[in-house]
Amino acid sequence: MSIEKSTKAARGSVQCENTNINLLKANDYVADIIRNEMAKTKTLLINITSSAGSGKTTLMQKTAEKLKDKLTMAVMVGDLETERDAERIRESGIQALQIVTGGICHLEAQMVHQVLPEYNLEDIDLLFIENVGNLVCPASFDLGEDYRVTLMATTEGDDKPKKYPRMFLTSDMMLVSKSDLLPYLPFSVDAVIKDAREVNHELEVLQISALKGEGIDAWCDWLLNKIKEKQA
Ligand SMILES: Nc1nc2c(ncn2[C@@H]2O[C@H](COP(=O)(O)OP(=O)(O)OP(=O)(O)O)[C@@H](O)[C@H]2O)c(=O)[nH]1
Ligand SMILES: [Mg+2]
Repeated sequence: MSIEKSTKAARGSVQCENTNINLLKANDYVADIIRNEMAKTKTLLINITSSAGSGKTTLMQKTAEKLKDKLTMAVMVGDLETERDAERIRESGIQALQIVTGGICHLEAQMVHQVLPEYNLEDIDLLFIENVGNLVCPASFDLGEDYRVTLMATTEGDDKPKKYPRMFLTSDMMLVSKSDLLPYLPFSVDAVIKDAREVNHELEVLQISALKGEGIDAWCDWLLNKIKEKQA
């Protein structure tokens, strides 16, 4: 299958070979409802995707630590089983709710929309959705987000953007995560950026370590700018 350049509108039409087209149409319909709700409340919605274990929850914790006194942020987190990630994020002092998918490998707009009434969106500047950890299924489901941010951990190997192109094609930002481990791994940041930008030449990139703090100020500045734009 050829890879076409994505736009946000095209996201929903980028599909898994095995994903039912009606399911995606229904998903896109609800994603637009979510987008409209977020436009009304001026809440910035970020969909965080990555392979399992790339550092999404740790980044949510670190971001909460840095930004919770400057704005109101909350998280919705999807996993196949357990409430563990939501519990970890709540320990950072922000609202976090878990969606247990019971085996489904991605979040769908309907799942997000069902949980939205639990949040007081009028008061929330920044809402993250931490998606289920994998680089395949979540790529096909628009959740009504303003931006899709994909973590690419140094521990995964630098060959992933070309092997899982849809995720990088439909993302706005790639965070090269766990940068503190670079001295110990055969991972080329230049190579991963080159491959990712061959898939999506508009992709923004930051190098971060949620554990050691590298790049976290730049990440928070990026978020603050996007919130400012949304609330202008
Ligand atoms: N060295 C290093 N380890 C990290 C960093 N960020 C996260 N980790 C570790 O990586 C492991 C997975 O981190 P999580 O934040 O749970 O990853 P996740 O993407 O939320 O995982 P799933 O939700 O299961 O997909 C944990 O042991 C973290 O401590 C980092 O910047 N550097
Ligand atoms: Mg997690």
